[in-house]
Amino acid sequence: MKKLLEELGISQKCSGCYSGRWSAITDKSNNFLSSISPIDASEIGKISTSTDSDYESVIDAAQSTFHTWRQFPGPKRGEVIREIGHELRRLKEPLGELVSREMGKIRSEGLGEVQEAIDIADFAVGLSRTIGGSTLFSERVDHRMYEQWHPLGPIGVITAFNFPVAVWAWNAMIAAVCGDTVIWKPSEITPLTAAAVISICSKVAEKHGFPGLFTLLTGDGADLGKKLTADKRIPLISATGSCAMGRSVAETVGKRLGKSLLELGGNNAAILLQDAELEIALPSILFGAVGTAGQRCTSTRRLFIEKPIFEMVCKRLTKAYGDVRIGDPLEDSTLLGPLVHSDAVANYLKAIERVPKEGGEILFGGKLVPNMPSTFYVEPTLVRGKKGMQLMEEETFAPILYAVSVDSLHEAVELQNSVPQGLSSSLFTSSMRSSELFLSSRGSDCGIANINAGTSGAEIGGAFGGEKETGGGREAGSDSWKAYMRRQTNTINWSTGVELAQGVRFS
Ligand code: UN1
Repeated sequence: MKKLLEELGISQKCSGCYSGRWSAITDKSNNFLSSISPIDASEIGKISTSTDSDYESVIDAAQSTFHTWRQFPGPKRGEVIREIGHELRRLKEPLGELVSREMGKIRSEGLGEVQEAIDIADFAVGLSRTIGGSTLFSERVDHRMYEQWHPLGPIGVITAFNFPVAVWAWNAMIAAVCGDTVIWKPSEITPLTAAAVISICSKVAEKHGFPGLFTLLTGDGADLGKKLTADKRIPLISATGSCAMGRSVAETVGKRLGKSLLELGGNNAAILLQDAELEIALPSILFGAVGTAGQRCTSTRRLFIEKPIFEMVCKRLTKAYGDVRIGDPLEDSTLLGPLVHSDAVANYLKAIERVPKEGGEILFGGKLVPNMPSTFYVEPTLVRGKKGMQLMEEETFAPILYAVSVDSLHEAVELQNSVPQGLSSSLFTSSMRSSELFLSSRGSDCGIANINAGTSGAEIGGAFGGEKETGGGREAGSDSWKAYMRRQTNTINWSTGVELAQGVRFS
């Protein structure tokens, strides 16, 4: 562990505050966050929590670097991000391993997550030469009207434990090419990964003379999060987490009329029609439901299956669930690692307990896995669900899938859309008509809607986010960059007189 962290530029007892330089750790100072690996419940490192003066030095650094960074030409900002992408490529293996050790996802997903950060860096480099505004017709003679985009300032990014590298990178790489500086409050469950990422990225930024481009604050989620969201010096807060957390962020930021970008809970459904190719559908559903131990906001939680194939599909899924290898996430054959901590296990068990009470039936799983190095390993669970079950309205961050028999695509879409969240959705079919209906305005009400591809595992090139209680924000690709900038409409009068719009006379 020591060697791994050193390779990533941090130590086992490190500072959780970076403000252009790491805060000193003194023995009597500071409280520490302890990073516990869910693999075996051992402490893999300690990180100091940011003090009030750390907080102020981070804000100062982010503000003063903003003044120079925004003046640095966009394509040159892109060059800095390109170098960061190279560093992430070089350190992909150890960083991916740290992700697995700190939050428990399997090695290939840990590496995939770092790849997602590399991809968004590449995307941001492209943006650094392509962001532009439109020129519009003016109704006045010899007037030119156009719009341009300016950076916002230091922005706050609050991230969850489940994607401790990628989600920050989606925000930070894009915000940085836009000309903003980025203050990060990571989950207190994955602080080492955050420190490692900041150490990698800030070395590059510092080398170019922008020490406060990426800063880090760690501490108790509720207190530090509240302080950051209430801070008027931060024009935008981008937050990823539960709907409850998002509501509190939106309220606090709204009160000061700041901007928020929210990426909150999902309760994603897949619909399986009888004309689907099961060789495509079943592995996709399995990855969606069991991948990352069901701890993605895009995980598949509900499965609506057309009645004639319901029993057969449940049987095949039960068999597949039985074949999922549970164990050390760093072993190549493992598909399911541990849940992140004991609270996550408790939530899983609470949901399982409610299944029979709400009329569901457990077809596979539902128990802790005994004799593992920690008590955080749970069985992937398949439930025969019942329409109207309250459990199916809620997001339990665990590998539990509710399968429900439906009479038609129409009924399935209605059930899919009936929950408060609206992040991701999938339809498995070979019918062009069914797929077009699903993608039409009468179809899925989610931010992401896929055909013959699972609910999770989106590419960074698309805008990522969802509707309703998922928060409405869009991050990563497409034109998500607009959230990190302010729009300015400009009118230039190059005529020799004064002409008012709407034909108004005033002389
Ligand atoms: C999340 O769970 O917060 O689409 C993000 C996916 C990943 C990102 C998930 N690319 O599943």
